[in-house]
Amino acid sequence: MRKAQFLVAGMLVICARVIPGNAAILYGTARTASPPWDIGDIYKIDTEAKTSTPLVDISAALDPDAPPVDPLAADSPNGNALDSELCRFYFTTFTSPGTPANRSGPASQLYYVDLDLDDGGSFVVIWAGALKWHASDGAFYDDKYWYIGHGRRSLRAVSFRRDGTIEQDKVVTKIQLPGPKPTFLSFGDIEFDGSGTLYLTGAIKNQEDQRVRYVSGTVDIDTGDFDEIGESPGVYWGQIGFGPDGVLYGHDAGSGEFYTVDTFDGSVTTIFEDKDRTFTDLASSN
Ligand SMILES: [Ca+2]
Ligand SMILES: [Ca+2]
Repeated sequence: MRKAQFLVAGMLVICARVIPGNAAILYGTARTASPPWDIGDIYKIDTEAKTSTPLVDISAALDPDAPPVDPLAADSPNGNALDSELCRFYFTTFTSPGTPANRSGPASQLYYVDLDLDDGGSFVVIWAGALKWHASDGAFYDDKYWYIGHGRRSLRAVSFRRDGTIEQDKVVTKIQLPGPKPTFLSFGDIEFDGSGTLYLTGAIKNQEDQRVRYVSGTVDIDTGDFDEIGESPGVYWGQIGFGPDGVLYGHDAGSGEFYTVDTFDGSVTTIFEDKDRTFTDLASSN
C-alpha cells in the first residue's frame, strides 16, 4: 500500500538563497535527540531567523518501490549533499552494526529527494542505490556525490544515470593523513566550497583501532594531500555546509549548536542551538 506522503501544497522551497546580512538557508537531516530513535526528517535551517524547520518526513515520503529506511543505526540518516542545480538533496542510511566503529558493516543506501516543488506537489524520497561502503559524510560536486567510508582513507565519487540511479562508485584519491597509516574512524562531514576545495572534519584512528583525534582541514582531490586547519586538537567542526553566501556553517550534534566556521584558523562562532534534535549532517547550498 502506498504510504501517505508529506503534503507541501503551496509551499515554496528556494534551493539556494543568500539572505542579506551574511546568512543562508541550509538543509540537513535530524532525528530525535535520545532513544527511541525515529527515522528522521530533512530540515531547513535559516541562519538569519535562527530556526530549524522540518521539511520532509523521510519515512512518510518514501517511494513504495524503495528499500525501507529502517532499522537504522543511531547516526543515520547521514551523508547529506545537495545538487543545487536540480535542488536534489541526497542522504545515506546505514543499519546496525554499520556504525562508524565497524567498517565491515552493511553498505549505506543512498536516497534523494527533489526539494524544488514549484508545482506544489509532494516530496518523494527515491532510492539511488547502494554505496560500496557505509558513510556518514557526503558532498556534491561536478555532478557527482562524494564520500569517504567509515574506517577508510579513500575519497570516492559516485556518478548517476539519467534516471537518478547510481552508475559508478569509484575511488578518486587516497587521502594522506598525518601519522602512521591512520584511517577515518567516523565523520562529521565533507563539503566543497565554491571554488572546488574539499573541506572535511572527522575522527581518525591508528592501526590498533584506537581513536587518535579529530581533524579538520582541506583535501587536494588530485593528490590526496591533507592540509589541517587549526592547531588545537580540540578543533572539530562537526557537520558542515557552505552557504550561498560563501560562509562555512557547522553543527555540533552533541551541544546542538549551529555556528559559523572561520576557514583560516578553524575557530567557530555560535549562531543558535537546537537541543531537541540531533542533526546528523548538513549539506552545502552553494
Ligand atoms: Ca555533507
Ligand atoms: Ca555526518
